[in-house]
Amino acid sequence: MPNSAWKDFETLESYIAKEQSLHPQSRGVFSNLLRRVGLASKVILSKAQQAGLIGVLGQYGKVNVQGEQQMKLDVIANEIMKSTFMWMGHVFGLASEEEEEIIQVERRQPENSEYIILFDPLDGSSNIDANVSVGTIFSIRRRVTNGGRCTLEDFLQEGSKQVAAGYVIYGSSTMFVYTTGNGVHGFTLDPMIGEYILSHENIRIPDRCKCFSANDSNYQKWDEPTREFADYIRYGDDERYKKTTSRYIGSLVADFHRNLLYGGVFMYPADAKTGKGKLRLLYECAPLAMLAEQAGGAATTGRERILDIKPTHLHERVPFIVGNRQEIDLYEKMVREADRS
Ligand code: P6P
Repeated sequence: MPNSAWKDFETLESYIAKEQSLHPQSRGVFSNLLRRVGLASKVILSKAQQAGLIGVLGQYGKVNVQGEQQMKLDVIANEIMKSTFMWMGHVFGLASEEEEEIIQVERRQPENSEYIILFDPLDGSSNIDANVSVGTIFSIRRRVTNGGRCTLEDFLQEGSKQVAAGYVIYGSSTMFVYTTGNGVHGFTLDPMIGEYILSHENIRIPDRCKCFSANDSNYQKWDEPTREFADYIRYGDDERYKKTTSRYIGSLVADFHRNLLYGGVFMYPADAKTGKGKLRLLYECAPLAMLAEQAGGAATTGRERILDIKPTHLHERVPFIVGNRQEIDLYEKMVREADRS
């Protein structure tokens, strides 16, 4: 960060407070939730950074609800995220990629608790033993039921109902990136003072397709329009893609973050046989789709805007294509033409 940036540096705390002041009726509950995510991320970071030293690398020895081998850090990050919110009176319930069922937050005054929080505590953790960037993804929504305990109905809402979404990327530096619907803002952690400092205000996806990001080993499993789209970008003669390069880290937050800053398209499309994608709608695709749209981009299944999808179950997977609006429009056009033919 250039030294000149220090003359009027803004922390995550002060930025959230400033956003809150735009809503005079706000009680600060929502701001506090965002701050708590920031705190949880610092605790997760401290564990991830020591991983090789305190013996928390490697597999935990159990398979999670996703059918994936849990890494020790998955379990640790999940416990950190849960404990961060379990005592907060205004949190009604939680959902985690690592937990099969929704999590009740026992509190004294159910009537005061209005928010539900969904998260992937440590996305990309299968890469962590190789020191690849990983991330925490979160989504905040309002409850929709009035009972004393949260129900699935509170969670199975369209992504357009999110009141906030964001991620923390634990990479060469640690960044907290979030939106509350008023643009996308990035904060870089200064480890010397333990504060997130505003470093990327109002992020907009550059209007260029700098990177094409997909797991090419799945090419034969993609349907025809998806293969056509990939070939058009990578091998076509359209001037827009002359300088497009392939980049695939295999860690969703890292691939998304790069494209958010550089421009490009990431896709994890459906497997043509199962028709299913790999990535989870509620706590991976929907929060990243909100960020993409707030930064001037878009996110689709190919046939439906990600934020319009009404989930049918907690760990629902969807095809996920996200990035520059122009590339998303092109993909949807190719899918429509294939469906018509
Ligand atoms: P594949 C990591 O396991 C993850 O859930 C995402 O972070 C990433 O985008 C995707 O899976 C990678 O999947 O099949 O390419 O290894």
